[in-house]
Amino acid sequence: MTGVDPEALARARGLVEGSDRILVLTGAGVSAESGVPTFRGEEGLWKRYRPEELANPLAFRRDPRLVWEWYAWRRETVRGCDPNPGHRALARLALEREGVTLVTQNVDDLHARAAREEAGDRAPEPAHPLELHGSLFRVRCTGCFERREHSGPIDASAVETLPRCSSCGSLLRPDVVWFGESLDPRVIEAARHRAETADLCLVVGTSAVVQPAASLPRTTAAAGGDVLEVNPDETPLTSLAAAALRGPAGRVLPRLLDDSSGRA
Ligand code: BJW
Ligand code: ZN
Repeated sequence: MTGVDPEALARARGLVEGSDRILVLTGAGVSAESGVPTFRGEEGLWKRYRPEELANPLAFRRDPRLVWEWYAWRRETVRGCDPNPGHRALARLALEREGVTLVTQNVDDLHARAAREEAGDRAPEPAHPLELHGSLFRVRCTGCFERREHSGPIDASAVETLPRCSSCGSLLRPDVVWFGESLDPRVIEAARHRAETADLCLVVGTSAVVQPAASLPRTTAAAGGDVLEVNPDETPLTSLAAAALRGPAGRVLPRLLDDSSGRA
């Protein structure tokens, strides 16, 4: 049992079935049941810190070792986690229906891992989600800005042991978007375009307080589409939503999507 209101569930299924173009926007809550802590709230990753204190460029300039230590710990945490039934239900939706775009604020790789697991040997390869805030498993150079995949161990015991660029020798940093930094314009423009043209924006597990991600569902609503929220708690988007399913994503999404994702 999810405790989801049956009327809301029926309404929500109708929205999914009746939509040709669906934008799915996810946040930390979709990975909570995998064991990845969220940012805000009771069990939040940043309960002892304010998000702005570590996830900002000034913090990295002041103390790159501390910031890297935090990211190294988060990488290890995510490596020990697996996609949950919520990630997998979304992956099946994207594989089985055209017109579904997955946009995530998460920097873990659980959506991509779920997509690979659900796709198996099926061709073509599943589309990579649009990652608004970057990835824990990429780095970028603070000198020459070169980006690359990086999932090996990080030694954050001293500033001298932090990873450095093989081209110019400058410090590498996590390829994530910190407060006050701009999102990759190609990624946010692609997401905005999908938001404008979507019939439905399915918003899962985000407190919807961080901009510009939090505006995407508003863009869909302003263009005449519907918003559907999956979250145990209310958010600033709730008043905009045509339906809100109150419960954990890992339980709610399979019930919502597995009966209505069969349309070719
Ligand atoms: C469950 C669940 C379960 C639990 N199932 N659900 C306009 C107005 C005001 C301010 C701004 C503005 N435009 C820009 C800003 C400034 C700033 C901002 O938004 N500040 C606000 C906080 C006020 N934005 C920026 O700086 C952005 N840059 C930008 O816009 O550049 C141009 C610009 C700069 C300066 C001024 C103006 C323009 C960049 C934002 C980057 C955010 N980066 C982070 C860190 C990424 C790297 C990392 O991970 O370390 O991204 S912050 C953090 O928050 C992370 C997340 O992706 C993001 C969102 O958090 P999310 O996913 O919503 O998680 P939570 O924890 O908040 O919520 C979890 C939810 O799940 C809750 O609702 C639970 O109920 C729910 N839940 N269990 C389903 N089982
Ligand atoms: Zn470099």
